[in-house]
Amino acid sequence: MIAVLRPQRDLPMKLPSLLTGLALALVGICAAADGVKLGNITIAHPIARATAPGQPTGGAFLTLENHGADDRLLSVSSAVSKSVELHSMAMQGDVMRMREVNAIDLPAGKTVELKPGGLHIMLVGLKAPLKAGERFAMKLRFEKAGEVTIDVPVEAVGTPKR
Ligand SMILES: [Cu+2]
Repeated sequence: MIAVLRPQRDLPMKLPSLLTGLALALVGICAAADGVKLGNITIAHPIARATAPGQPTGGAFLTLENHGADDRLLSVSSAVSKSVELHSMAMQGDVMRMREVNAIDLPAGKTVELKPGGLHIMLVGLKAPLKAGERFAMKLRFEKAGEVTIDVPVEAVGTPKR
């Protein structure tokens, strides 16, 4: 969730705008806890892994709940990398292999988890290392639900799940 701060025009409006700011902050907290809603799709727990200097790619993960009819995640974009790909991961013999997929199916009423070792978002051609504690914007485009920009926190590799 990205909060847009508008410049103050009226000085006497200070207290109400302070309250508005507080309310927006609370909305932000709720959005972080319950996920971002876009039509029938809820986007929860976005996270990206911190990367080492020079590492060309980074992984991003999130949970997609579909409360409506079948939909698909068509593409993702972000300013942090030259391109963003949707990947699947599967064992081929003894080797774990990633493969680019055209879209991620979101069946009606189902939750699809993008996670390490499974479906994931690959940030290809990182412009700078992703540092733990930082956040960046990522835009998701769905076939039916449309587009939404979400805020993705970066966590150190090996950070235990909460
Ligand atoms: Cu990948």
